[in-house]
Amino acid sequence: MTVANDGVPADEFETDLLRNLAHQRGTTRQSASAQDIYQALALTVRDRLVDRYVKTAATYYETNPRFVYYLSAEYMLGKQLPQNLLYSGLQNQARDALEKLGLDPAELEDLDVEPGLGNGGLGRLAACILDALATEDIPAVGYGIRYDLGIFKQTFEDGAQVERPDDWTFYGNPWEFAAPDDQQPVGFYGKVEDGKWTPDEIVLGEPSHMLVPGYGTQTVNLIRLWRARASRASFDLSRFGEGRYGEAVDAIVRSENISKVLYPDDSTELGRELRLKQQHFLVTCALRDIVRRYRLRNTGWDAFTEKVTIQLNDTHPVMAVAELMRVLLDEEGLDWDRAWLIVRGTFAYTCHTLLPEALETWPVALVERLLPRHMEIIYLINFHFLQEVEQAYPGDTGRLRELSIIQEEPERRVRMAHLAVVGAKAVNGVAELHSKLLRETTLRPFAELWPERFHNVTNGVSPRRFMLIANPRLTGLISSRLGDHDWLRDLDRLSELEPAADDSAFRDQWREVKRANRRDLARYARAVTGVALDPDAMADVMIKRFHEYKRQLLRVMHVITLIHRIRRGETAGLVPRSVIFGGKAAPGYYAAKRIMRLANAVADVVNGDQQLSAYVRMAFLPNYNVSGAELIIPAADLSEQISLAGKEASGTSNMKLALNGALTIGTLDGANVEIRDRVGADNFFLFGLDAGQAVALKQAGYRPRSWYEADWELRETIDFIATIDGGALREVADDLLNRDEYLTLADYRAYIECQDEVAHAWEDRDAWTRMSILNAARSGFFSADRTVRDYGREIWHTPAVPEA
Ligand code: GL4
Repeated sequence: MTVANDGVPADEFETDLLRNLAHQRGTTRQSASAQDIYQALALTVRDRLVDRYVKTAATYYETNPRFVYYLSAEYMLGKQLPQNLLYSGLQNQARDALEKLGLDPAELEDLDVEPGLGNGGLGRLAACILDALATEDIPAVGYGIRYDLGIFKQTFEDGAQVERPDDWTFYGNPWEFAAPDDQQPVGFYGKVEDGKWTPDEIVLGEPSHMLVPGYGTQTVNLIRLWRARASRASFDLSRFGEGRYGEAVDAIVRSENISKVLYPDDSTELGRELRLKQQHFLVTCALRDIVRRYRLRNTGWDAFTEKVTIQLNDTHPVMAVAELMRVLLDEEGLDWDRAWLIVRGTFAYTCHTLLPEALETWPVALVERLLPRHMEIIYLINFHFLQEVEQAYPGDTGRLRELSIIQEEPERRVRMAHLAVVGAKAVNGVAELHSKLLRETTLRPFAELWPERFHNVTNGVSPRRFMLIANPRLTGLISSRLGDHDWLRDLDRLSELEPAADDSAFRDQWREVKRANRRDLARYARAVTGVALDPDAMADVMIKRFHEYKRQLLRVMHVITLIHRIRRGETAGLVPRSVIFGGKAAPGYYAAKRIMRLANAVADVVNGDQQLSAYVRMAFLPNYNVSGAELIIPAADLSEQISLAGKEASGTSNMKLALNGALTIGTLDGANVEIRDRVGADNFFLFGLDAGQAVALKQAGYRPRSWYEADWELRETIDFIATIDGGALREVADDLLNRDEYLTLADYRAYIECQDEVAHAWEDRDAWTRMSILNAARSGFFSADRTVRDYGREIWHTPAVPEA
């Protein structure tokens, strides 16, 4: 595919590549390693983007625009090389130059490491939003932590997840620019006297930045990631002299541990002190940088809220509310009211969950010890806030207790979500249903107090990453139909595909693309798992973090049901399926890891049995990440979005899969609701309880065992779980029968019947393809560009600043 290119002739690119090989890697074509060539290639591409960045920065400097600062503890950026090649328009030149030098571009791409600085959907969303901000020409900087070790690498041993460290910069990272001369001091511990904080420990935050180019525009924004460094004096020379080598580096290790590793938890909170340190570290560094940037073009504080808007990605960076107050009060000498007005006019908060266990709280005692001045400020914020509450609801102590930033029982804790809502001008959920449930349940008292503060901004995904890069075949086909590829910046134009759903020649081409993508996936699955998938079988895909509420277990239970049916010879109406799983579990999440073991055990059963594998084969692809998503999603026919309704805030794989022509089987949860509204009920397989029914069933006293007793096929399925592998996974069955927190048994029958419908629909391949095309054609809404425009209109009020 050719995209607007920089008009760099291939030989010039080649010259630059060789020059970088010499000047940057200090080697020659003859003695260069593959790593040398890769790095030189990356630098040559980067150079071109820097040229653009310089122009963007000049435009921003000149126009002094309003900026969005996105604060997130997680970013899942995906591989940079393919994206930067595409966005810079250098793909062809690079390929030609490499071929002339006798090098294989694919081999070099393998050396490009994906920075896995996030866990799952929340981190990937942050990356999609940065991509869209640049594409929409909105002045923005993303701030985050440059973890030495990203999300762990997952393998399986005897079906159980094994985690290995992800030292992603082991060979260096050619995409980033470190700025060790721009270190920021970050304080911890110590004491407060007369409102003045003297920290006990100072750690340095060292920034490095990577370039975030927009697609089809000249804009290049930045992401700035901070790593912790010990001060120069930290090495204890005298201890070293005494031969106490470990102790000599103690202080260094303690400081640098702050950015050592990403916490591998998603939708649960560990509450570890080091994590709070990470959060404070991030917000302190980010705010210093934001203020520095503001001062480049502005003086005083009057224009601050006009020039700066800060989006808090979930509660992880919410300490920024207290930190900005501290800076304004203690360092800048502003009075409380003025400082608070500025803070309240600066922040906006996105909530990404409904699960109570994901709403962060920190023990007051810990915050007092680690950040004594921040704790004082939080108390003061709460004091003023509760006065406001008292005015709104005189004498209502229940309200005060419910709304307070401080939770009293069973232990005094700071509720970070409350601090966020109180300190922000806007609060949003990430899908219509989620925003509604936030208003009605999780944050209800706040929505009653300040209804105008609450918004919805439905998530979106980058069509560049998940169509153009991931699925060049489908992108090519769509572009040939739409006449150009501008739709990649204007995804609503996918609707122009609708008539093509009725064009049988187009349907054939569409089917061919899917088949070719399934073939690629089968090759990969074979290489990493040994499982031979049939490229003609339906690719039935469930890719997401392992979490009980997402109900991978329900997916496995359907496979077990199929096993029994096949063994009984009830094969009428069955269609061959490749059941594909991808996803990691938090290392300490025992229940999720058990379900993983079950999935792997069931995979062994079906793959090892000829009779069964004629209908079902199962591949659990290890180490699911952005690159894995790019391979799996284009091949998918069926998208499993089967969480218990009312639990998944939004989901984003649901969007990526629909855009790539997968049909969804799903509950009315998260963004599934909006996907179904848009693609049409006829093109979506709906099943199960809705959020209201789920709550009602629980309130009525849910007894999973009665569902087990009432359905013999369910009984057979659960008994199978209890006895597989000599009863090693009996706990899974016991938990289902005795607890079943996520109502798996209650949704089982509806799910099985819906899967039967799916199989039936698959048999009419032409009708299926029609539905597949309509899914893609009607999913343009789920572009992150639209998400960013919604934020811009409702919350940020940031005009675009295209390059002059
Ligand atoms: C999540 C939600 O679980 C997920 O539904 C949502 O799509 C994502 C982005 O908004 O945020 N929240 C947490 S925590 N992790 C997520 O992936």
